Parts: sequence; structure tokens; C-alpha cells
Amino acid sequence: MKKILSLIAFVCLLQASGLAQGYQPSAENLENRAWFEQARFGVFIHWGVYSVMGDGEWVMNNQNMSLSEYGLLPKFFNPIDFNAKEWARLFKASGAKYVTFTSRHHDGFSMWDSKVSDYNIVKATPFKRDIVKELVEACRAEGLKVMFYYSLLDWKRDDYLPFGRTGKGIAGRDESKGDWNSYIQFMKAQLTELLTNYGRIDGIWFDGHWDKKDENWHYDEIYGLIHRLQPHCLVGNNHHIAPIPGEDFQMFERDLPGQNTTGFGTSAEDVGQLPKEVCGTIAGSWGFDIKDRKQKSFKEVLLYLVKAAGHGSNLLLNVGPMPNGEIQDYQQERLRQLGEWLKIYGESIYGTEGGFVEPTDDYAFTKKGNTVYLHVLNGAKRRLEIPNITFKIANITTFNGQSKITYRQIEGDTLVVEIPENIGDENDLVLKLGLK
Ligand code: H79
Repeated sequence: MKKILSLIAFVCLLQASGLAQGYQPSAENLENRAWFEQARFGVFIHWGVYSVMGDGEWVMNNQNMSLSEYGLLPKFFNPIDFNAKEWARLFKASGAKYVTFTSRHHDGFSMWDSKVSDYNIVKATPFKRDIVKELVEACRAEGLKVMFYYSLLDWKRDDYLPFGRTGKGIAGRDESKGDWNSYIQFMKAQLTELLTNYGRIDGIWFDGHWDKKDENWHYDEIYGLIHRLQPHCLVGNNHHIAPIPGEDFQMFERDLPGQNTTGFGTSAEDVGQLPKEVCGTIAGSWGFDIKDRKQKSFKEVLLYLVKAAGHGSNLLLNVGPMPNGEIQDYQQERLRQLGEWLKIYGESIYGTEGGFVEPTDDYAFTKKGNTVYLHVLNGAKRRLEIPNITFKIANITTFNGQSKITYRQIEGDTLVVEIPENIGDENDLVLKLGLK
């Protein structure tokens, strides 16, 4: 009887807190989250008509281009060197497990044969090919899962108006034509196309919420639609706030989870319990920038991946293909270098847990089963003192297990590791800790 009473009390409590009415992910969805969490590495692609300008994907806003000016770009978007199979082979070689493609960015241009907007790759460009379709098929053939980036914000449509925080300098729209309901219906129609015409899609990656952060985005309807069409499909929203019911993963833009270094990122208290994904760029910007002077080294992108894993997060690493359809050589090279590294050290990244020791510039920890991997990220430091190590260590060896490494656990929970001079790796020295 007592048990029944406490059960009733528990259910009442759940209802009072609103949890009982909350989102219940389906079994397929939970299974896909588990896949996502162990995948650890995906490739992000920012490609659209903005690439023609060679000034990033925000060029329309940043250069205050009018609708008629920007509207010329589709006429020049003719990527004769685009080869989806080559891209997919490159992504596969990078060790990535999935690919997230900008199906439609803030400029409102659709990279597929949309029936509800003529402002799309097939109808508005000389190229006339459905890039989404080619990419999905090529990635699938390589065993890569596909997700779609989809912008909530739109700098072109009248029904999106009144203006949000961005796009105010873009001339050519009539604020009297704003029709929020029509805009929401439009997005639902487009998402229905994306989730009906291209087979299995593993995620939708929303962005732009912050443009109208107090607006009613009808997420219940939109997320409900996605999960109805494809129950396993993972919903994420780059809104920079705590997860909303109906979402299946949480992303962090150019930041490790909870480190709000950009000032508009997600604060530490808004980091939730969903699978995590950090996204970042190989270049300085997301979309192709012809004056890119912030190209990252191999070590920089590798540390992104390792630190993300150390936080228990995936890395979604961006390429910004050129308007001819090619990916710049150095971006290709970074992906291939990661792939080579992962061939050797993949067991310390894929399928690991993280988040039990906060990564620093000197080290990151990942764990699989009874093995903890210590990634030594600063080759110059031969002696590491790592606080808050509560697990009991049986031994520390090099990654190949051939050399023993000297260590001590002092003052209860500080681990001291001494790395001999003859052992090293300027990028990431991966050590193995056997647990007691
Ligand atoms: O697609 C890439 C970028 O184009 C997009 N997200 C990645 C994945 C992105 N858009 N904006 N941002 C990233 C950050 C921009 C934030 C700002 Fe603002 C826009 C700063 C000022 C204007 C947010 C909105 C803060 C104030 C208004």
C-alpha cells in the first residue's frame, strides 16, 4: 500500500513539473542517439550561392546587399567541378561517421529541388542539379549518415517579417507582408520534402532562433512533424539556450560545452544531458572566404576533436567548398590527416566517454571500458600534475603498451605523470591507463 501511495505521489509530482506531458523519444530515436554519441566525428558543409562572393555565408547581411543584388548570385552558381562521390570519399577517409549539409542557410536559398520555393538550386541556377540528392546518395554509398542544417531565419521572404535582429540592411522586402503563420507552414512543407524525398535522414540541425528569440517558433509542431516522418531523426537547435522538449542533441558553436568564449554561446548552466556536439571550422569562416587568413593547422583541428571527446562531445568540423565545387586543398589535407590519425588512435575517440575530467590545454581524458586514455596535448611539458583524479590506476603505458610510464597519486586525488624524454608526440601523446 505504502509503495502504491508513493508511486501516486511520484506521478503527481511528475505531472506538476510538466515532465509527464513532455517529449518521450521513441525507441528508434534513443537508438540513434546512442549511435550519435559513439560516432564522435562528423563533417559540416557550408555551401550555397554565397560561396560565389568568397566572403563567408553572412555576406548578404554583412555587405547589406539588396534582394535584387543578391538575387544575381544563383545565375553564377554553376559548380562544374562538383563531384558528390569524391566529397563522400574524402569525408569517409577523414574518419567522420556523418555529414551535415546546409540545405538552406539564412539567405533562404534551397540546395534541393523544392516544390514550395523556386529560389532553389534546380530552378534558379544554370547547374540545375539537386545537390542534396547527389550528396545524400554519395554519402550513403560510403556508409556515412546524413543530417541537414536548416535555417529558421530567412533574409529573403516577406512572410518572415517583421525583421529580427539581423538582416535589417537588406533592402527589397515589404514589412506589411509579414505573415508568421505562412512562414511556419512554409518551413514545415520544406522539412516534409527533405524528410520524404531523400530516404533516411539522421538529423535536422536548426539555426537562427536567436534572430527572433521571443517569437513563437511552433517547435512543438515542427519537432513533432520531424519525429512523425522519421522517428529516429535527431533534432538539434543552435539556439544557445538550454534544450527544449523535442530535441535530441545539443550543439555548441565554436566552443567546448559550457565555455561561452564567443559571448553569444551557451552558458554553463544551460548545458543539458542530451548527446553533445561541438562545431567548428577548418578555415576562419563557415562559408568559403577567398581571403581566409585563419587557416587551422592539423594540430589545431586535432585538438578540437580530442578536447570535444574529452568533454563527452562529438566534433562537427566544417569545410566551406568553393563555388566551382572543389574543397580547398588545405581543407582536404586536414580531413585526410585526421583520418590517418584516427586509423591509429581511433579507439581513444570513437565510442568513448568523456566529461569526467575537465580537459585543459595540457591534457584531455577519454574512457572505454576499463581503459582510460590520457591525451597529452602539450609536448613541452614532461611532468603533468592533474587534480581531481578519483579513479584508481593500476598502470600507465604508452599507447602501444610497450613502455611503462612512471606516475604517482598524491594528496588523495592528484595524479602526477612523468613522461620520459624519449617518448613524445608533438600533437597528442596518447597514453593508456589501466584501471584497478
Ligand atoms: O552557419 C554558421 C553561421 O553562419 C551561423 N551558425 C554557424 C553554424 C551563425 N550565425 N550567427 N552566428 C553563427 C553567430 C552570430 C551571432 C550574432 Fe547576433 C548575430 C551576433 C550579432 C549578430 C545573436 C544575434 C547575437 C545578437 C544577434
